[in-house]
Amino acid sequence: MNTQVCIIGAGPAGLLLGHLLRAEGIECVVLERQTGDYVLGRIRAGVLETITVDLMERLGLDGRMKEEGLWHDGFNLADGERLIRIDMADLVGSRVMVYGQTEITRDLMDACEERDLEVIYEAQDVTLHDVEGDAPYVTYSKDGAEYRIDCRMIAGCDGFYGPSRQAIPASVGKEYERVYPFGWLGILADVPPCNHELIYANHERGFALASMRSTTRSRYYIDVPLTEKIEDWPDERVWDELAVRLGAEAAESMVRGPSIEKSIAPLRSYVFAPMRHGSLMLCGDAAHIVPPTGAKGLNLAASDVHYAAEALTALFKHADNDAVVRYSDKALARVWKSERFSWSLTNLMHRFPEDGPFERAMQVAELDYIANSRAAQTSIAENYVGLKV
Ligand code: RFL
Ligand code: PHB
Repeated sequence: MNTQVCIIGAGPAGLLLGHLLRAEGIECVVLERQTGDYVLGRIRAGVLETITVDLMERLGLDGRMKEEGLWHDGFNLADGERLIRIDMADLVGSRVMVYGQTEITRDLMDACEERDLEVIYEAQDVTLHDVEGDAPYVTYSKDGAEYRIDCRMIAGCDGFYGPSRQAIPASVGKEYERVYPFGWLGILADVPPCNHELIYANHERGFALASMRSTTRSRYYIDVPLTEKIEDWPDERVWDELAVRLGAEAAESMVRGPSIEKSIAPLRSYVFAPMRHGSLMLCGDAAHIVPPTGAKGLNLAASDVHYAAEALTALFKHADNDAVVRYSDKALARVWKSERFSWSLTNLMHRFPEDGPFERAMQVAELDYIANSRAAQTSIAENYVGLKV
């Protein structure tokens, strides 16, 4: 098979990029290792920045999101019994959309046939070849047969564990990493949220987050040591812990119910640079990971894809390679700022095992500063709604 862009991975990054390229009349094929149902079964992001909403709007795929999604004007930081509201609408004149990654992925998947975006699911042993030159190719197998896709560019949208980043020689890439000493245990349940906006809580027993997917479906998280096993956390134990960490007011409004999903995700900050090597461009989790505090992961994938689509459009429609050459620097400038924000919010809202009274005093002082400073709140709001692309 011959195409202009071979996209590896049909997560949000790969599907969004595929649709943006097809909208420009650029040929592309998406290769995905899993089945579509498996991809939809991964419960991940819930909060969308303007860039992500705008991309869906530009594609004309925002119908269900605008109907079912929830606009949030603010969110809260809780420290003990104190609740600090960050009023994004008032502070920076913008807001975020609460709409699950599952839903956005479903909207993108559902539009593939009509928009002639080919996605090959259950593609095994996907391997990248000759990425350094102008004629790379990708091989894979499916149902026992071997296939080859010749292309001009490859977009590596295959997440943190995919083969794309590995195709860049270690001698040209640099890794930046911070691994955190805890993970987030998440629980999804068909119960109304305890609050109409998100609450990020820093309690002496640890971090908690009250989030949602709709007015009838809640998503909650607590941080747990990496040694914890999910079997040790029956639903009641999770609800009990949430009730303590989120504070009395939230606990009073919290409705308990059976979990429909429960899992533990490790926290990591990671950047791989450069994000392009020869004919291979990396987008999303393939190039970087942020801890979920701050809700940046999916949104960073969206901004990478925005830059990548711009660059590939210039290349294929105007024979202009400059934007492809500049892609890595442009994407990384935004990536590092989201890395900084996610890292700093993680440090502010979690109790680290190695921390002593001094580090805790710094957290209290910072939260107190935020509570009383419009400038500090504005900075948090500006980052939370998403920096300009
Ligand atoms: P994905 O979603 O991992 O998709 C990559 C796709 O590539 C496929 N793949 C392969 N395909 C072919 N061959 C191979 N060898 C392959 N290897 C892998 C995979 O099957 C998959 O389908 O990466 P992408 O598209 O870059 O999207 C990134 C986002 O998924 C991720 O950043 C977010 O989910 C992070 N995240 C959040 N982001 C936000 O913006 N807001 C949030 O509120 C938020 N909450 C979260 C999160 C991530 C979480 N977890 C579990 C990591 C909450 C959690 C708990
Ligand atoms: C979620 O709803 O899954 C969620 C919300 C905010 C975050 C992380 C995850 O910062």
